[in-house]
Amino acid sequence: MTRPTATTIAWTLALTAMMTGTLLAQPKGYNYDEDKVPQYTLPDALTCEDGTKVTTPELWTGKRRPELVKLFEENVYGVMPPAPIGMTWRVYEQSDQALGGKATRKQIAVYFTGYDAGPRMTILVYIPNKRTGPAPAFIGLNFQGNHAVINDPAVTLNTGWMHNRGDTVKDNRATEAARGVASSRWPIEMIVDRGYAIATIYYGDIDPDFDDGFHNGIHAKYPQLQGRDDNFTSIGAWSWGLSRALDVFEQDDDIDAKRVAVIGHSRLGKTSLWAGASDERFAMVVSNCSGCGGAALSRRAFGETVKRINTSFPHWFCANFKKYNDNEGACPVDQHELIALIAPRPVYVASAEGDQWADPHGEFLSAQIASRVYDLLGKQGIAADASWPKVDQPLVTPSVGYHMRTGKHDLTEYDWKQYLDFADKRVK
Ligand code: GTR
Repeated sequence: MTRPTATTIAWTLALTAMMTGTLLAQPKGYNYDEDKVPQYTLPDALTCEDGTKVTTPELWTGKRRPELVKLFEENVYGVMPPAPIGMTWRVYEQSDQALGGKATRKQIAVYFTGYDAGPRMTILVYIPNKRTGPAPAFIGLNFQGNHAVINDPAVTLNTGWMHNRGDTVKDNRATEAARGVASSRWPIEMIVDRGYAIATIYYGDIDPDFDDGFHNGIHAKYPQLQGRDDNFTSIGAWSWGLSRALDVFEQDDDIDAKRVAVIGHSRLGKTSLWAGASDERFAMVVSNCSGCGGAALSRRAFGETVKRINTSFPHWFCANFKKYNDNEGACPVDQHELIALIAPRPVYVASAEGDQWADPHGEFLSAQIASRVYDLLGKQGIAADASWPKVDQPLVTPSVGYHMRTGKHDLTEYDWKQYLDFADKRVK
């Protein structure tokens, strides 16, 4: 793996400090005033590039949907390689005594190219022991290593480059002290008690989150997908990794691969949306505080803008996306169409009141406008005349859920409770 330069590390640390909430929850110089949102016209999810109006589910599935996937690849997230032919995996640790005997823990090493020395990711999964068949599951990437989601000494301590969140992790390498530091975002026992398996992967296993010109992580294996305007990106790589986990689950008798909900927070919420949009095997999608480049409408330029995100994180999106810096209206898609790509599968979008940087209102509008596609497909989403729900009052329809929680940019137990309730009737 290429080591980051001192400048990239300094940048990562500064940006991380911003993200952790306290220092710069609302960077200055950006718009947080609804009255100052520019006038904009959104592209219509139900009108094809050639002007054809999408009036039937067949037209959506056969024509507009594939066209939109391609537009998102070309303009936003870049292309992804197909599933690698030689991929192998091995359950290298398993115990049915996890969580005091409630769960079976498995740690699965996935070798993307079939070689132990090649790029690999480790899936950590807890499966409820109380179940009658293969369990429905949630899967989400984590920011700080599998060892950080739970204080469980059996979980392998990740030795790779660590995203530094200002905690106990020094020199960007995890130590024993990092066990469980992210557990507030991963209420594993609660999820298992509710009858779901919960799977997670450290996102840095798939692609370390810094701009190294796409030489490390899985990108190293696909140089031919770089140097082009729709290049294979980091969000593309993380989403691709989630799909590879689904490939593994399809062969695992303990998990029902047809009932897997993909969840992600922040940049990993952008990732869960793109994973769910590009891989229709995901049964449900949850976007938690995903903001710009996630659920929020880019054209509103409220809080974080396309230019800002492309400048801070050039590796997240493809080269073409840079064309829309200060020029969002020129992009042939906007983010409501990303949510529409999840239809007819259930989707839940959540915001936090204190996370204005992510444009909560824009996240709601996206889910609401995408609901037109759900209607076309015979599913019920958020009504066109529904108003933006008040704080802590989830608006849940049969296929689209939304809430804005009190508090800051985070993934909390409150959020998880809403997702579990939503999944109960739709996935479980
Ligand atoms: C911020 C970025 C957001 C969000 C967040 C995160 O700095 O501006 O778009 O993705 O990082 O992932 O924590």
